[in-house]
Amino acid sequence: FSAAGFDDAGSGPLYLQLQKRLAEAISSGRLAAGDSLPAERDMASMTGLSRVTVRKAVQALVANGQLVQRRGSGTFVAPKVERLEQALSLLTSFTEDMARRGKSVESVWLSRQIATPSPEEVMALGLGIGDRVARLERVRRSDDVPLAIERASLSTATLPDPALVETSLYAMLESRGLRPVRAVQRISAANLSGRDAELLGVPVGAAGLRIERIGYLPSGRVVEFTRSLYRGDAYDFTVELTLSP
Ligand code: 16G
Repeated sequence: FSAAGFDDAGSGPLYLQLQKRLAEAISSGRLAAGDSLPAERDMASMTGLSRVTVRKAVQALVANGQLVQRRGSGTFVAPKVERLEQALSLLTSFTEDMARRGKSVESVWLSRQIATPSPEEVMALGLGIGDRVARLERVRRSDDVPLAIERASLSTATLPDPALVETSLYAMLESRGLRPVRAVQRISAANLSGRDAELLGVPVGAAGLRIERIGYLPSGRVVEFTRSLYRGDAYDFTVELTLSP
């Protein structure tokens, strides 16, 4: 960054001039994915612009997804997201999907708790009066990129203690002979709200996919009711179609 080249006359608002320069530095690779930006006050003294102007430029780049802010640690160039192709016909877990691609899996837990079920959970899981529900809420990440927010609900008969799930829900269910063998999945479009967008590192209102999965045991009992929000810029879902007989 340098003070040179910012002018009050003619070239548009100062914050836009800085925004453009930062955007160029990102697209040319001078600022690479994951690089951290200097603190606002340092950028102000390097450029000779006011902190308000610097903040406005940075906020504009956060809003369009080129920069991400992590509370307490600063502002970074957003990671490059490669689109993943995901077959819709296979009943796999997030952990398995990433392992198959040779990618890492990280989960950030938002909450793990036993709670009173919502009417929606009562219906989906076929719960009775007084039953409680185990809820697992996490951001699923791979190679340091947040890909989805997942909110799984299970009956406490299936999962008496949510802390039993450390990394893979399906691995834990499998070890107890409770892995779903069939699932019904519903996909719909969603614009990501402020909090969800922040968790996924995308601009507010960005396109997402809401995916709801209800997983069943061979007996027909529901094991899992999971609502996820996937980043629209990270996934291509594919399915093979056949002629009906
Ligand atoms: C997938 C499933 C989710 C399941 C999770 C288990 C979709 C839309 N969702 O993300 O329903 O709970 O895998 O993953 O595919 P895990 O075994 O890695 O915890």
